[in-house]
Amino acid sequence: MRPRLWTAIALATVVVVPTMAQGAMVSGTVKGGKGMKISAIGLDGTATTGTIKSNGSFKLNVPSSRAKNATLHLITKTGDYYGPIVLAKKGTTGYSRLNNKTVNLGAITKKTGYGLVTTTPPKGTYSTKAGTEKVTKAGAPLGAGKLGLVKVASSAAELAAKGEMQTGGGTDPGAGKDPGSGSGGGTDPGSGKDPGGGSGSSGGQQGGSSPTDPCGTALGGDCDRDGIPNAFDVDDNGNLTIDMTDAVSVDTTAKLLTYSDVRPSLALALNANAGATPESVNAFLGSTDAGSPSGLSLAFYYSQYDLVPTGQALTSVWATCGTGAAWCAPGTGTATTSGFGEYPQILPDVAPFGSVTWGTFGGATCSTPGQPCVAASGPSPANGFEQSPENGGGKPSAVWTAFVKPNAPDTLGTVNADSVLTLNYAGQGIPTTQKPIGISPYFVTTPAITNVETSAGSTALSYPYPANGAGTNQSNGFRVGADGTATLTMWRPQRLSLPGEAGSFFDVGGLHYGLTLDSVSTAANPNGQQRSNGEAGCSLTAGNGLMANNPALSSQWSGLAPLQDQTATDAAPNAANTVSFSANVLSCAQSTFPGVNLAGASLNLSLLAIAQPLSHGANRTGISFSVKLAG
Ligand SMILES: [Ca+2]
Ligand SMILES: [Ca+2]
Ligand SMILES: [Ca+2]
Ligand SMILES: [Ca+2]
Repeated sequence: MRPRLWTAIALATVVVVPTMAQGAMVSGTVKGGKGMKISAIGLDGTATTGTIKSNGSFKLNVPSSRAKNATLHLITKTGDYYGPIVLAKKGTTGYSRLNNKTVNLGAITKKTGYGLVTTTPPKGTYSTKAGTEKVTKAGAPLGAGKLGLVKVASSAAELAAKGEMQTGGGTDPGAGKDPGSGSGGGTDPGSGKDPGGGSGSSGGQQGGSSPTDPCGTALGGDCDRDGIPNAFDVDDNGNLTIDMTDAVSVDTTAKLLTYSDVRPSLALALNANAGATPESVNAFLGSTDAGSPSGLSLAFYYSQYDLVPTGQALTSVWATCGTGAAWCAPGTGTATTSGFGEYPQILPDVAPFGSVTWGTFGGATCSTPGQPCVAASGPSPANGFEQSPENGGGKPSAVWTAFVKPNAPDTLGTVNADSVLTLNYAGQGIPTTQKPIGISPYFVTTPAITNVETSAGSTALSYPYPANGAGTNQSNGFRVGADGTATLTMWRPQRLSLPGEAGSFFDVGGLHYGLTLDSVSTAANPNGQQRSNGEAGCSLTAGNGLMANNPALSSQWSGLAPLQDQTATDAAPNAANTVSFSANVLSCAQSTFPGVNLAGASLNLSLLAIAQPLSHGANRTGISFSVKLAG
């Protein structure tokens, strides 16, 4: 993994602190629910969780700070999301939000992907105003069993136009520096989508979301009313683009997305159309070889305001998982955590970018960029995060980060979108609080080049690709003619299929594509390498299936990835589905390395596919390869 420089500036509007008062006792019996967990999740995403007893009964004492408009959710014994509980229904309208009243819900039937209260609870114990959802005649929420990946009638644009995407979660001035470059400059002006502060006068209920508005930036909202809360919904706004590629969602409801970055060399390209199987993907993503650019790495990078909209200071943040996710088991998990760009040394006795076992890591406090962090003064029990100052914005705050390699033997089976991962935090005046989230779908494969066309010839690639095949190294780069142009055709990268989808993998649509020039070796010094200062993006011309970024990205991101997929949604892999672009790699090299004699030089390039950037980074995948310029 490359060292990355992450800079975040994200501010949220301060809203009134929810006051804790006595809560509501919520009880019932889930038939066949023995050993499952049940969570009452407030609009703000905080949860009260209990275990269902052997006779199916449960009892949750839900504090009133979350019992108003909380929804109930079932989690399997091993910690996977099972689905929401529908409290009552009328026609095709479902009611799932509690009303801060003590209630015995009686028998709850476990259906496929949801639960249904058998007898309508007493009037007033559930809300018929806030947060209704769409259900089938049988009572199934539209998103049940699909983690919310379902088209709903209201498009994202319609929701935004009605103001439902904007409920005072705070402004985000943006300013995301490219996480990979270290080259400075380039701020993200931000999209200005969220005016912030709109609901501060609502009594501060649920940290910024109005009690009657089930949407907003909060994890417990359900913007598209498909029954799956934003925390577990992979498509918060119901337009079939997954959150990580959705420009609206990453700025509003999906701020707690995880990031991943998998970028091997050409010979290790991994793609469903190039023969990747669940086994080969697991072998790649689970690799513990520190010297190889393989192995999944997940980045958690959160503003304190994204965790606690009130801005109260936190003293510790850590993660916990279900029993089915051995990679993050406290004490014994396989996951490791390491330093990152500004704070490469997470503890004084750990080398820069060195790693420690996450399950025994109590967290760290990082104060000065480049200096070793120190152990957290309020240690986390396991799977700790690092705290560092949040730059800019004029308001003192902190970011909480964890850069984690799961090293899981079965990554696809245990680090996936229906695994419930719980964020825990505590701070001054904040008791230990849980926010369960799903792990965002991430790239499990890379794009794979199928054809390289230059004026010096055309190369069709077939897979598995030979380890020393054309393009795999700088002594055997793809030949580029005197005009310097190259056209690359490629397959899209994939994510793991979601519940309800056929097959193992799905092509990810809507991505931004780019080509970066990483280093050059001149003919005079073929064994030496001059590296570019940060990531140098080449200008691209869209070919088949690509277009200019829409909406536009910040200059820094658009410099790295100037094109975007015309297909916004995901699809089953098909070898016939490719995208392509052209670049003048000679011009790119001339502008990146002015004054260098490039005749006969070899260029090391990276093909990048990037999801929608947040203020501080984005999910990325890609592959590196070499070309040889005409000499
Ligand atoms: Ca959805
Ligand atoms: Ca939803
Ligand atoms: Ca979501
Ligand atoms: Ca979407």
